[in-house]
Amino acid sequence: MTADTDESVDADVTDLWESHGDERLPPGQRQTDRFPVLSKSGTPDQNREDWTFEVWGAVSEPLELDWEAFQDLPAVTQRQDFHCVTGWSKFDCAFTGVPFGEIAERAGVHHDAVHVMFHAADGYTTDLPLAECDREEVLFVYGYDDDSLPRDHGGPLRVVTPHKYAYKGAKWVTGVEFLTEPERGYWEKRGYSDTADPWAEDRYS
Ligand SMILES: Nc1nc2c(c(=O)[nH]1)N[C@H]1C(S)=C(S)[C@@H](COP(=O)(O)O)O[C@H]1N2
Ligand SMILES: [Mo]
Repeated sequence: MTADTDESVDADVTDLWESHGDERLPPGQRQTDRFPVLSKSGTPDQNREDWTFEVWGAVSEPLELDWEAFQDLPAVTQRQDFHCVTGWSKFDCAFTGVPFGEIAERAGVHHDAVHVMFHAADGYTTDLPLAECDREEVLFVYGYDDDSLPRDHGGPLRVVTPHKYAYKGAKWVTGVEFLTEPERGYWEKRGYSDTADPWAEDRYS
């Protein structure tokens, strides 16, 4: 069984462009069959034995999960598209992971939380409004095409945000911080768009 077969995919969200733009391929993008790797500073050393995932900030139950506890969370496999701000899009990626909402629900996000900062092992950060995270297609991913997520692509765990350019999806994610005021992440502080909508071509701010 491969994740490309319909039987093993729980949801096909490759049609989400219909509520964002006119075409599946966002303007100014070209389709690629490759899956290029883009990292600000190489692949950090992480192993599953001492891996932890933390949730903090405007929550009533801060979380600290080890690898095993994370695997016990409900997971889904989705078919998604992936849009890089540098101009390439990869269609039909089969990602397996835990929906953002499962984490938010367990942490008990406070009513005054409006924004989210994702933190990663290489020092990368990226931010989104809470409403842009609390969507079915925002996943904490550990599986890709029926295999574990390759380390270059963010394994053990990364975020995917198919409704946004891919810099909104932190590879090697180690934690999520819920905020009561917006803050900017690594690329957002360096001139990339905070909204990052591929169909509006929000590339730069
Ligand atoms: N931790 C971390 N996450 C990251 C990055 C990074 O440098 N560090 N780069 C971002 C950028 S700019 C892109 S386009 C995607 C690339 O994901 P890929 O290498 O799997 O194609 O990861 C995003 N997430
Ligand atoms: Mo990127």
